[in-house]
Amino acid sequence: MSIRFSTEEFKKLKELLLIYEWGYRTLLTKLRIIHEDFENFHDDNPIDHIRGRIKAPERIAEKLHRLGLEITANNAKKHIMDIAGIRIICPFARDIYHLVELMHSMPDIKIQREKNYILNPKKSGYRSYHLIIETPVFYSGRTTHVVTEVQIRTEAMNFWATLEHEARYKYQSDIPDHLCNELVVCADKIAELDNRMFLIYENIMGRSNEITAEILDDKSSRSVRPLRGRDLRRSYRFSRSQKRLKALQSSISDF
Ligand code: 0O2
Repeated sequence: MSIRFSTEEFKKLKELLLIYEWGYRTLLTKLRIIHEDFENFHDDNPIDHIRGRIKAPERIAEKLHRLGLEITANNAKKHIMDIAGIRIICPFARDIYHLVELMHSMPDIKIQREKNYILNPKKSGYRSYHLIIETPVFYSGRTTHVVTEVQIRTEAMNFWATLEHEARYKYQSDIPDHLCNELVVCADKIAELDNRMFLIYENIMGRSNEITAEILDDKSSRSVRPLRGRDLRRSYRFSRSQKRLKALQSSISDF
């Protein structure tokens, strides 16, 4: 099987990619608004940065080949969920759950599927939170729902995933055992580090004085669990920011 799209399929793919581009740009804008809101009107920002990309045709062809599928635009649409991809990098693991909660309450978009590879890391050691999101796009007088994969992870998880991705690429997914083992060890250490750094941060912010006890306790390496409801609201302080937001809202209505 040739790992390329035929000329005819490539033409179809290019049209498909344009529609994915519209959908993913719409979602990216919505997420960037959330980021800017936190940046300007809240004390804590759960987003460090956001990146997005449309998968290159060669990578789509490779993935279809890997899945043992014929290299057609239709198969790409049907079987590849990350043609459009957005990656959100958060300071701490707990921010990831805050964002997931926010995304669940976003109007217009639909969360089709989600996978928590933080609570359930992959065998490789990979940690990240994946959401498959449908975003409506209106064109030619009709609405189409474009699928985008959103990956949310911490800076430390991203550091690991980038290196492991490089190893995967170099060894064509057949990473030597000793490197695989070392990557798994590092992934666990990174999870522990994320957790410890979060405890230090909470301590600096005066929200916790459990640091000595927790940090010295080996159990501090446990995975950070999702925050829900009251705990979530308590972990983000909005008082000062709400005042700023109200001031902005009244200046907008004056305008
Ligand atoms: P690229 O170059 O990053 O685009 P599924 O198996 O489909 O039910 P999953 O895991 O969401 O669920 O899908 P998939 O296709 O296995 O992985 C989607 C993307 O997640 C990958 O895209 C990677 O970006 C990332 N990913 C998943 N598993 C791993 C892993 O073990 N290590 C690293 N570094 N990244 C991972 P691509 O197409 O592989 O690559």
